Order: sequence, then C-alpha cells, then structure tokens
Amino acid sequence: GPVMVNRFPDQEVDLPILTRSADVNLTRESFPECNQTRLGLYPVVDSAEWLEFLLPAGVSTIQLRVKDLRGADLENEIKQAVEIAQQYECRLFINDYWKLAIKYGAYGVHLGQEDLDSADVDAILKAGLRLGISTHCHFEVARAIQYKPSYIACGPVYHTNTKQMPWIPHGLDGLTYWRKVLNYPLVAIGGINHERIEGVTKTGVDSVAMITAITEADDPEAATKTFLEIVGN
Ligand code: 3NM
Repeated sequence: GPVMVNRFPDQEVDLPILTRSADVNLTRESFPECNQTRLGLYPVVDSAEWLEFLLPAGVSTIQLRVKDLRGADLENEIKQAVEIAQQYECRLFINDYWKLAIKYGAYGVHLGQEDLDSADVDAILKAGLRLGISTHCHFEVARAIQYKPSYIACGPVYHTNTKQMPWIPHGLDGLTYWRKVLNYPLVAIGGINHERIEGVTKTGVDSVAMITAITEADDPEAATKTFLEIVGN
C-alpha cells in the first residue's frame, strides 16, 4: 500500500512507492566522493566533555553540535573535541562551523539545509573533510545529493522534543521508503530511543543518530554500549 511521506511541512501526502527507472541509479558507486564507511551508532553531543565520556565506550562516529558558545569558547570546544577524537581514532563531524572544522582538522562537517546556503562546500571537500547533510523531504534530498555528501541524514523518524521542526515524522514506513529509493549512506535521526532502535536498524539504514536517548539516559555509558551492540560502530 501507499507510504505516508511528508512532502511539505504540516501536510501528509499519500505517495505510492515509486520504482526507479534503470537509468536513474543513485548508487554509492555513482559518487566516488561518497564515504563507503558504514558509520554505525552516531551520538550527537554538545560538548567536548561528552566525547571524553563516550569515546572510551567504543563510539567511533560522533557529532559535535554546539549551540550556545561563541568566539574563543566555541573555538576551544571544537579544538578540544578534535584532539579527543584523534586520540580515539573516532570520526568527528562538526555541526555547522565548517571553517573551524577545517582549521582544526575534524573528520567531517555536518550541515543543515540553512547552513548549505552559506557554507563553502568546495572548501570543505578540498580540505579533505567529509560532508553530511540533513534532509526532511524529497526536495531536500534532491538538493543534498548534488553536493555528493558522505551521508544523508533522514529525519525526523519519530517526534522529537530536541529540535523544533515543521516536519511530520517519517516513521519506519517512511524510512523504509528512503532506504528503497536511495542507495546512498543514510543516517536515521529523530526520537530514536531504546524501544525504537531495533526497528530503525532493521530498515537497513547505515547509521542511527541519537541525542537524548544517550545524553539523558540514567547511565549514558551503559546506554551507549547497549546501542553499540544493536547498531554496531
Ligand atoms: N535533527 P533526539 S532530529 C538535531 O530530523 C536533530 O533533522 C533532526 O534528537 C532532523 O535523538 C534532531 O533527542 C534531534 O530526538 C534528535
């Protein structure tokens, strides 16, 4: 039957699963720039201190998403996070602050759709950093693919209180749809927790990103280890 897909904010659209024609083949092989590495569990955190805490548990992909620091404090946080990530050989993506990510040699940069307007993607790729892009609908996916990122994040899978967005959650059906039409490294994000992680993993996404299920767990380290067993790293 049809899968509910959010084509526009605040509007559910009945969309049948479409079959790709043979000549439209969005595969990993079509994009040599695309990172072939499966990213596995992908915690998103707001401080270098979190890296210190989570990387010893075995996390090998992480995102630093700082929202409340500016100037020297921001720069310091990014510098510290890069140092910790290098120590543990962890893939660290910096959210939004692409110039600082280049300056300190982070593994990659994660950009939202608004960040794409101002970021110099060529500079990011030329500096040898990986690129990840957030998407929420067909238009954003089509836009993201033009930048040949290492992965595309699909969200929100479930309702999330962590970020205000106009998007209706994709649910597992929506995620399955994206998995079906995009042969491209996919990161699932939004409202994923202990109860939901197994279902999300079964859709075949390459990676599962989480914030509160880790940062607000009673025991973040134990939660991380459990999630790592399910998703891998
Ligand atoms: N981006 P939690 S959902 C930062 O859909 C972010 O693009 C999303 O946090 C997207 O795991 C989200 O606590 C928040 O729901 C994820």
